[in-house]
Amino acid sequence: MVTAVDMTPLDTAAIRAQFPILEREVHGNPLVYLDNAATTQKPQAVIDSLTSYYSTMNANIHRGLHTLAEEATAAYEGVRQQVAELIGAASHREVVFTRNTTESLNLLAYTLGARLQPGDEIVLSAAEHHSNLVPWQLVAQRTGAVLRFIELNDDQQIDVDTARAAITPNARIVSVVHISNVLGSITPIAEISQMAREVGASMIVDAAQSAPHIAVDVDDLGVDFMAFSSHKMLGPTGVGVLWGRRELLADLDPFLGGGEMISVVTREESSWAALPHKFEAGTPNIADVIAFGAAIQFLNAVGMDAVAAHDADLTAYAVERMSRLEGLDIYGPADPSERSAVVAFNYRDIHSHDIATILDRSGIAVRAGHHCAQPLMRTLGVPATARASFYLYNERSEVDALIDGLLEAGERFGFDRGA
Ligand code: C6P
Repeated sequence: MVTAVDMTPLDTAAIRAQFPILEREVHGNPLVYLDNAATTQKPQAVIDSLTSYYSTMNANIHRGLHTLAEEATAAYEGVRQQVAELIGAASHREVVFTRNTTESLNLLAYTLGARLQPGDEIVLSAAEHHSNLVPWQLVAQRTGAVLRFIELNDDQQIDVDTARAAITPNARIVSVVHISNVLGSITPIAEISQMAREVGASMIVDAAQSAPHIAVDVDDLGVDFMAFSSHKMLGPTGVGVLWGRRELLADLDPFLGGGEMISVVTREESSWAALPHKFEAGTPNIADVIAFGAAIQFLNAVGMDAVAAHDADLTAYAVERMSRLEGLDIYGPADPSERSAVVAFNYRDIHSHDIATILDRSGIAVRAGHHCAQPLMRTLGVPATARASFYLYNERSEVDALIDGLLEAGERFGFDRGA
């Protein structure tokens, strides 16, 4: 019996009606989109925003004095303010637009990393996505800094004790994932930030999977820098956010040089524009940033707490149903209330690529592979997993379709459906 209580306050039918892609069929079946940790679908409002921008406003920003340029600049800068409010930033000047989470983290690795000395420690975790690992490996190779890792506890979570064991007085940077894209586990960021502060290290959080799913407030988390992507929260691809405390961002050297990020340029040298423009060299992704604003408006209208409650309900339901399938292993915390909207799993000894391919024949989209977290796969002792991930438009009936699809996959590999 399913015990997860349906306390979802969301009218998913009304929400789904705003996502045109959810009407399509795949291989003759209704699309069941359970790959939201990779990227989310876009509501009509976001699609309309893109069309409207190019139809009515297109111009380069910050440069022109004509009406279109002024309108485009105001729309673009308005989204910066929306982002600042979404994450509780003290000022819109603390919000830098990048291409994605990966670029935001590389910006930090390049600028903060340049200050490291041999023997300084960069503390990451065993659950990092490659985008919060590879940039720091490059920094370590360049500077002689040392990587240290917060290990998972027995419940496959990063906890306060495993963090304390990894953060020594030599730590200069602590950069940790908030919600793992494989385990769904939620890292105790506020406690880890406190540890980083005690040893004088900069604290960075990779919020790629948390900003879309739970309310994140940079002050509550106590972090110095945060990175996330628009495309995982209903917005377009090609837009990322780097948030940083104003005085810390002001103290960093630029990442890329060129137009927009300068104040005065002579043949010999340049001085930098004020924040955040110092970090936005060249023409930015204007249309997509503006459409990201429509995505934030959509999420605000639903309410991040309602999104989080819906995700939690669906995840608990999925974990409950999946854990009753014989031969199915779920990774991540045992208690579903301790995970976000991600369920990575292996079923029988069927390769996750086969699972994903068979599910796709029924119109069900899941991801399979190492999820850009190869060291974590090694820690878990598996080459790959399948992964279902949910968002505000998903429904319990889609979890039921997943279960049916898995049983069918089992049958194809010779397992008894009733087993
Ligand atoms: N994870 C997934 O399917 P970008 O690609 O730069 O927007 O986001 C990178 C990233 C960083 N951190 C975490 C925790 C992430 O999950 C991701 C993206 C996708 O799991 C694509 S690999």
